[in-house]
Amino acid sequence: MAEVIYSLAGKKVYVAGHRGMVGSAIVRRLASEGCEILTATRAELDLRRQEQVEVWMSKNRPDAVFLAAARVGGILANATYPADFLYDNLILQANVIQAAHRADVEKLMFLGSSCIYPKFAEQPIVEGSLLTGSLEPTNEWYAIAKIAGLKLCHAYRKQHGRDFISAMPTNLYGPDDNFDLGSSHVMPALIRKAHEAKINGEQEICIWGTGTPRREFLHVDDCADACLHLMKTYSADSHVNVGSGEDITILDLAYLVSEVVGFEGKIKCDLTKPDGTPRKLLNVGKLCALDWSPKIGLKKGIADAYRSFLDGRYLERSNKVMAGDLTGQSDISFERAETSALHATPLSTVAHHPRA
Ligand code: GFB
Repeated sequence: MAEVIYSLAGKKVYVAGHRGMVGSAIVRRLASEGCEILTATRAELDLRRQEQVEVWMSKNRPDAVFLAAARVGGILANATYPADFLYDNLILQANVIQAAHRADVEKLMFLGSSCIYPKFAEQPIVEGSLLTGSLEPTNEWYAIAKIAGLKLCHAYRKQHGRDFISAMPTNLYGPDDNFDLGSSHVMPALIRKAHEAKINGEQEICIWGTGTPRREFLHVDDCADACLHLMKTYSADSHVNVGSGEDITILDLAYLVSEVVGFEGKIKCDLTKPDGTPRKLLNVGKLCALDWSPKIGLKKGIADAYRSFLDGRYLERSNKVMAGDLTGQSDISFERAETSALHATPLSTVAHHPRA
């Protein structure tokens, strides 16, 4: 077993972004660590305001920080709101990291994303691939902010000896995800589309792009577990990949989601929508060497995500409210998805995939 070099027991632990999918999973996971969990809603603390962050941090004095607050979204949201994805993420992470330094926080974990790597990075992607090639254009704004965040942690380590580390999770899914079809990631979109089609007796669902890109998926509870594991056992300059080590084509994912949800119709591809990067499978050797591996398989994880969707444990974040909203921080702009509000995307170019 990897040696525990930092114990969370008895510590004050601040989770920035506790209302988002990742932050709320970290809060759930921290419950068994014997620590005091600190959170703040956006009404109490807007992370984009430097003075508010400094005042809050010096008043509450956390020992450890998980920086899971971010503006996040799927491929279309990233491509549509480049300024929001770049500015909001840059400013909030800089505020939290700098205030954590000033408040003498013992340990901080910054959470990034697998989109930090070059579009055509060698697969599976090792941590050292960072900045060796051009980024995928649909999410370069978000990627550049996340690269700046991990470099900021490295810089505070180098210049001030701070124990600030970075984890780069792959595509995540699970309870408390965003199921708005305009701004969500692929997993919640497919679950919702398959569910809606099933209950409405529709014969087909439509997925974006060609269905050929491959993606790696990790259940958010596994991600939270990995983050705590790294917090306790890892302290070094390099960021660490967090993934399942397996990927799947989007088309196969659509079939798998359909099977779990019980939708038996056809899958249609909307070729007017972008594919994004062809593949981004993480090399998780570093994390494995620290004796961590995921526990939730993809099919079981999808079933869990579908169950929480049916139980109403999800958020819907429309494009309209995105400009003023931050995932994990908002207490005003999320609302339950109304199934009747689903509208099919008009298609100009489609490809049909008959069920095998
Ligand atoms: O999850 P996703 O939006 O983001 O899309 P990325 C993954 C793939 O699924 C793309 C396809 O090839 C999409 O075209 N896809 C098929 C769909 N149907 C759908 C659908 O109904 N909705 C969505 N959203 N996609 C994101 C980055 O990239 O990955 C973020 O934009 C972040 O910055 C995140 O890094 C982890 O995997 O392409």
